[in-house]
Amino acid sequence: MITEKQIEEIKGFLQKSENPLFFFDDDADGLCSFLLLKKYIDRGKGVVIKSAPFLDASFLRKIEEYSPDVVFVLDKPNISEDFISGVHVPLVWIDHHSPVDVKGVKYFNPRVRDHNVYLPTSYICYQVVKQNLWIAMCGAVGDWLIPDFMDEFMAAYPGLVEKTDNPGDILFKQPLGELIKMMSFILKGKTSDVNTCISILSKIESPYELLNKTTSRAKFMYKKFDNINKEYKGLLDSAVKSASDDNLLVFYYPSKQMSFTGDLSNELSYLFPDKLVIVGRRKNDEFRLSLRSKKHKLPKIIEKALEGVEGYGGGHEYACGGNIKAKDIDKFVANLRRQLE
Ligand SMILES: [Mn+2]
Repeated sequence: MITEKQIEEIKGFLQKSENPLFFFDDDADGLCSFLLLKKYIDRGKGVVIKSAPFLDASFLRKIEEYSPDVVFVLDKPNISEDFISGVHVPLVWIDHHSPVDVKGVKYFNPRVRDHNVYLPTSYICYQVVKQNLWIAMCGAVGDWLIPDFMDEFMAAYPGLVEKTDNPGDILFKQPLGELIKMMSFILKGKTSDVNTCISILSKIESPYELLNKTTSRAKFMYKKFDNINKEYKGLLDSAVKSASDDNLLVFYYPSKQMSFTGDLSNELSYLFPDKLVIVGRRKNDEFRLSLRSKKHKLPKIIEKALEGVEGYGGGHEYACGGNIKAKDIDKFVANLRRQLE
């Protein structure tokens, strides 16, 4: 947990800031964390960190561009040392991945005190701002948590979710799931569209405005989302069709398409809970992989499957990523399969 004192400390940085800059991860949790903080003070700039696990020195040009008086980093597992040493204003980092020991930042991570606690970054940000519950709900469920404010959300926003203890039910079957998907998918578009959508979202007051498309700005966002979602659905359909009675579901797609690797593996794993799901996007001579299993602890079997294979992989118990050279991909999959028998 984050302590009351830490919450006050984060709040202090927000309130004192005149021109804050927010870097955030390119998924629903990252975006919702930013929206919660930005709406609370109604100022500041947001920069989405796309497809980079690290916030590195290349992002210092954003600091030059905006000259912020405080920098917030939200939902990123790592920040490079040269980024930290290049920032000369307070650097506030709020995250919930594996804690790191790092100097020169104000670090807030509930897992420092309790390594096993699971509280997405948007949950922590909601503890600070205590407003815009619907955004906190989107971020938490987007990161696969049914938060303890679920009942409060259901009472305040009827018709969007039904009671369940499986976040997948909300994500893939209930109305709020569409909104969460939208928050993640709009970040995949062209940079100019991404920025327009983020600025629309920071003005929208209610989830119903978006879901019911009651305004032209909501219609604009929906159109952007629909285009990206069509591409996603095409891939999901092919992946579902490729499923057999094999206890492995392997699906590859080319890099000329947008990156949906994590989204696809999540939904496929929900649809086929008994299967180990591997989704790979081929880029030149390698595959970027996302692996999911509800039955097998992945890091151990991945480590074993990497023997004699050029590549790397790892992550959480039931959700991992990897990068494997194309020449070895069949061997890697065969090595995984052998361990399931
Ligand atoms: Mn997160």
